[in-house]
Amino acid sequence: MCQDCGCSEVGPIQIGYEHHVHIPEQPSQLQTESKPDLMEPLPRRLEIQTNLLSQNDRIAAQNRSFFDAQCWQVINILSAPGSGKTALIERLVKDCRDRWQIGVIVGDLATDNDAQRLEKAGTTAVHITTGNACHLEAGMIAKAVERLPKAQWDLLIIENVGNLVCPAAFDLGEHLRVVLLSVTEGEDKPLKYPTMFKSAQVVIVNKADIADAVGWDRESAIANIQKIAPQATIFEVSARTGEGMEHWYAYLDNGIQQAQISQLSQTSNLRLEYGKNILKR
Ligand SMILES: Nc1nc2c(ncn2[C@@H]2O[C@H](COP(=O)(O)OP(=O)(O)OP(=O)(O)O)[C@@H](O)[C@H]2O)c(=O)[nH]1
Ligand SMILES: [Zn+2]
Ligand SMILES: [Zn+2]
Repeated sequence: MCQDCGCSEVGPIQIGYEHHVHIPEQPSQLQTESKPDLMEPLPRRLEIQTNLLSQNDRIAAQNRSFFDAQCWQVINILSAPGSGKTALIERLVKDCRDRWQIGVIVGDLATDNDAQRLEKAGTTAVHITTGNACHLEAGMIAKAVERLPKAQWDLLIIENVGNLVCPAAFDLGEHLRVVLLSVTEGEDKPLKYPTMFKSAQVVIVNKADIADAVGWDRESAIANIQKIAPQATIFEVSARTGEGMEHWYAYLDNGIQQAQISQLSQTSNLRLEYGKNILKR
């Protein structure tokens, strides 16, 4: 059983293809396991886990360099199941498809329902079925990018697996980490899942249209987000009605433009360096 999230896969699995190492926590569980490599002493297992995480980070860094070189702005959207990740992306695609070239990579334990919904909304969606794995890893993204049609994407959106625990630990090479919290989940979620919220540059509060109906205590929720994630920019939206979305688009637009400007200036610096070298000869 996964110590982080309770998903059921057990055993060391190659990172970048399936899942991180899932190690039984209790000695009694260890004895019921038939795999001999799980009987190793704890420090050895910790070492393996650390190595695999650093392997993920290496692939994530490669992904980021590749995205930078392509001039793509890449965002990783994380949240609990059902808080509205797909709905938010659908709305964004419908509203912004004339403005930006948008590609989506979507991870789910099973079914390609989300990818189908996103294709219907008018975007290209590459689906990753993770099986029992509770999060996406950098290697999965590298492989999914190979399946994306060749295009100049302005914005590449990754919809992570619905889970407030494991996905926080895995850098995918994104530029922006967006955590979604819906008003039906409770105001205390940032306090209960601090690691996830601490890793966010943006927190989006979704389902604003039903906030009053479910008795959402806005003030206390915003205070909790600010306490745990003071670095995060907060947006309050409804993916269903579109309320508040224009502020989120303006923020994204800024990021997309910055990425393109910085890439352009790097290219012109390279040209300048090249020109200087020619002059020296
Ligand atoms: N009222 C309301 N419902 C919403 C909103 N956004 C999403 N929903 C509903 O919430 C449910 C879950 O939305 P999804 O977009 O599938 O959520 P998700 O986070 O992608 O779910 P997983 O991929 O399973 O983790 C659906 O019934 C949506 O219609 C919103 O802004 N307002
Ligand atoms: Zn897990
Ligand atoms: Zn979804």
